[in-house]
Amino acid sequence: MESARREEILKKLSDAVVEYDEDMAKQWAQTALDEGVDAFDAIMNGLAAGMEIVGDLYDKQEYFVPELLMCADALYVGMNILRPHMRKDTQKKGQVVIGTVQGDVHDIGKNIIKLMFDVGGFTVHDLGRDVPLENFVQEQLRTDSEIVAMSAMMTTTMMGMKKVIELIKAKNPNVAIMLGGAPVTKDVADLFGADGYAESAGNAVQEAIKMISRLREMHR
Ligand code: B12
Repeated sequence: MESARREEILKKLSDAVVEYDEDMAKQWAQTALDEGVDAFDAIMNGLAAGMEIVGDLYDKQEYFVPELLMCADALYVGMNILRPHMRKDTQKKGQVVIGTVQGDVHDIGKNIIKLMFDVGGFTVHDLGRDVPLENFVQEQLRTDSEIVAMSAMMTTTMMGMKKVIELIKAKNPNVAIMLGGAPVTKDVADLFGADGYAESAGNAVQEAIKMISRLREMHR
């Protein structure tokens, strides 16, 4: 595909999120598919890029919570159209429990990471958002998942992750725990005792696979 056209389609997807225009998101997600733009490219560099601009508008107090919610709706409309068209790895890699921690309702990033695990060949147990900390522990035990992935978007809610890590590691040190979300850095993840961290969706699954093999090495 011609790169100028790709850029144009990505820009329209981004604009649709910024302008919280669901019809536009729907139309341009379909155009992306019809014209052969890679679905993940369209999600990350179109829709999610738009959400970044929305974040700046919020910082500048041009947008407030109601706008953010409508932008998120537009993003989800586009994402739901694109999602089924992502190439899926059929080789089964393992199971992951995922959720956004207690007190935190931001779930866009979490849902993109979920999508990456899903197309990456993992069975995903999604607890949703604002998840009571104890539920991560219970769901891991119930499903015997090798990975628990947590998202937090606020410096306050981020602290809950440390608690979950302690609870899980006390019961089962073999579980690999991965953290992410805007306020979370590699240093925070290390400090909290997590096994893995990824800044964005691009390398999350690769990092998860590395994390599992590191843990297996350690316990051998
Ligand atoms: C959209 C949004 C909302 C929406 C959320 C809608 C939804 N369904 O998610 C709504 C309107 C609900 C909202 C509410 C609030 N929000 Co808000 N919100 C945002 C905003 C603008 C964008 C977040 C987003 O979706 N980004 C796009 C996605 C794709 O990026 P991402 O989430 O970072 O995810 C990527 C990576 O972080 C990573 N990742 C994420 N999770 C995980 C997990 C794992 C395991 C891994 C490996 C990777 C990973 O991969 C993702 C994909 O690449 C941010 C601003 C910002 N710059 O982040 C503020 C922001 C997060 N919100 C903020 C605040 C303060 C609030 C409110 C308190 C506002 C209020 N006064 O009511 C409430 C809190 C509600 C609550 N209790 O949770 C602050 C947090 C400040 C802080 N550091 O603590 C921010 C940073 C804005 C700001 N600059 O002040 N918000």
